[in-house]
Amino acid sequence: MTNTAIITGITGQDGSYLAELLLDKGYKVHGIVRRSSSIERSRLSHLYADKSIYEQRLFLHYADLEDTTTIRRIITKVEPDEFYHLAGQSHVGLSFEIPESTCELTAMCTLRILEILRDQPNPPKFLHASSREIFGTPQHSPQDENTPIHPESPYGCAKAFATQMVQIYRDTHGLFCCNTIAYNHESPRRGENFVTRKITMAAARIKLGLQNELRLGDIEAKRDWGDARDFVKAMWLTLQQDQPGDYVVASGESHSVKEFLDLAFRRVGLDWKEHVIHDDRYERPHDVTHLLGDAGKAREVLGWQPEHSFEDIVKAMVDSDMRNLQEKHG
Ligand code: G4F
Repeated sequence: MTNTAIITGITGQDGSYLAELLLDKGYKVHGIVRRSSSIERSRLSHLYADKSIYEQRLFLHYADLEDTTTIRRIITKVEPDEFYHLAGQSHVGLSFEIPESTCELTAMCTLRILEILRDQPNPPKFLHASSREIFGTPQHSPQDENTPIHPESPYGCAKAFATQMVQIYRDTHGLFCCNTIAYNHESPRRGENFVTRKITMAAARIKLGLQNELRLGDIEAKRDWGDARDFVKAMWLTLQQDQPGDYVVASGESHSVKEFLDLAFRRVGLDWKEHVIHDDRYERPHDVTHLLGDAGKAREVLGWQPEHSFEDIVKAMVDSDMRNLQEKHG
């Protein structure tokens, strides 16, 4: 029997990799996309151009996340077995500038989808892409599923609301709904306003003479960086279990922005110290400085194993940006 899944945020980094994974596994995949999303130029363009896939096994539906009547209609029509909710405003720094729309999209829209699912005769298994930002500044390291929730950014607060609503709908309404509490995860498809992609793009552009400097905020900050392709596998595995649950997904290694800079610039034969300029505009009103996740439960229960190392990720991102820029600029 063919499984059917709905993905919100299918045009994003994680959504596009998850769509590929599910299509490989023989699923029919329905993506919900914003009216303003450019499908043509998106990370899905290779799938969109493949006539054996697009509108055969991959279907796109227009609906803004706030448009509950349309989302309800899509769910009722598609009758999915699995629902992956990845959409939302995902930039932590930006959430200090636009807290209201961040909470609307990330918190309230998750609640509205849960309400729709609760009304379905056969509700699908539901996965919410939560974030380690719900922990704020951790009191202990590494953090796991039992770490107290104490967000320190509007984004973290919105994610904490959504994460706890998922738990409430699981415990009180019996829905099979789960949280992936994800640490940072990167890839060549990462958005250009996140620090990793900003760095790899800049390293490639400086190497090719298209840019001279790179302006950054706090480069001492440390993150637990994994690979997005590994992370979407964990999401899928979470919904293949007999019991719903929440899982921290992390690489278990912590590296500073400086270390990322060092590897990325060395990959193209440059010294980052000659090009990076500190810029206060990229400092945040509050930033968590040191992150480390413990994915022990995901490893044990889901059998999840990350396949890409920190070094692999940096190299893949730099090489991809170099290739793309060389093709574009000759
Ligand atoms: O790449 P970032 O913007 O990622 P951040 O804030 O850690 O959030 C990402 O991971 C979270 C999970 O841990 C997700 F919930 C969230 O959706 C997102 O995917 O920043 C990483 C670090 C920060 O400490 C930031 O202050 O890099 C520092 N940084 C220094 N200069 C910068 C810059 N970040 C950005 N985006 N741009 C800079 O110029």
